[in-house]
Amino acid sequence: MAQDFVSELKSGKDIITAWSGIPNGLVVEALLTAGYHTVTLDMQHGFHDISSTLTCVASAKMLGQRLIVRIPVGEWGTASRALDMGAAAVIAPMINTVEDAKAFAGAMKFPPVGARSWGPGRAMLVTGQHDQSTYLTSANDETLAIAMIETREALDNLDAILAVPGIDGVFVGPSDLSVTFSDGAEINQFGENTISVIEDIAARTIAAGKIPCIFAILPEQLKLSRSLGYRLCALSTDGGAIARGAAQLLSEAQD
Ligand code: 3PY
Ligand code: MG
Repeated sequence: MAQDFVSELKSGKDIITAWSGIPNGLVVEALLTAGYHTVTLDMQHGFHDISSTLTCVASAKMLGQRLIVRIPVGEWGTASRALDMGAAAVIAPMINTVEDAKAFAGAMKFPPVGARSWGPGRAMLVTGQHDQSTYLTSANDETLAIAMIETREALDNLDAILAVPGIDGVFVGPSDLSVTFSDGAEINQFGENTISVIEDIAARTIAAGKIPCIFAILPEQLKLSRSLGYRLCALSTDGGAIARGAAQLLSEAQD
């Protein structure tokens, strides 16, 4: 497959993904053109669906890049479909137990690692593969299954989740982490209740030889995350980036 963010991540490069909730390929084109390495299409809280995922994957392909999809909670079938549509990685929210991690990895990886069902015609077009056998033997390594760690239960099970074959990395959701760690008392993404947890997750993930990933709303949070070892970092949502850019333009025009 072409050199893309998955191979770059595996070769040690830090990657920044945009986070898209606006279900339109033009947004993906603008974000990739702005310099993001990739874009995550959010089907959990954003408004992406099967149809927008199909067109966004094509938009990214036009610019020589592949995308990530975040599926809704527990939708393992959608994880396989995202790969079939040509996504390079899938992020699964609320992976709290080893059973969750096994079900997710099962949907993402072909045997013997998992039980992904065969049907990657579109994925082969997107990745420029023409040989089915090559796709079968390379896809497990060239796509990423990333499990979100967002609760106390997930943290308790972290080492066991990291040990599940087929789980390539874990992704910290700092919003849910702050809500669950405060028992619903606060939403404070990199606050004092969660920062040591965020540090601990990075250290344990690196020790397990897997990829630490996290969501940052602000550039300062991304820099802090990188200093802790996070390698795939989301930065802002598409709506947030548009609002921030627009506010900046307006303020410069009125200086
Ligand atoms: C969280 O912070 O909880 C997330 O899911 C990131 O989008
Ligand atoms: Mg979350």
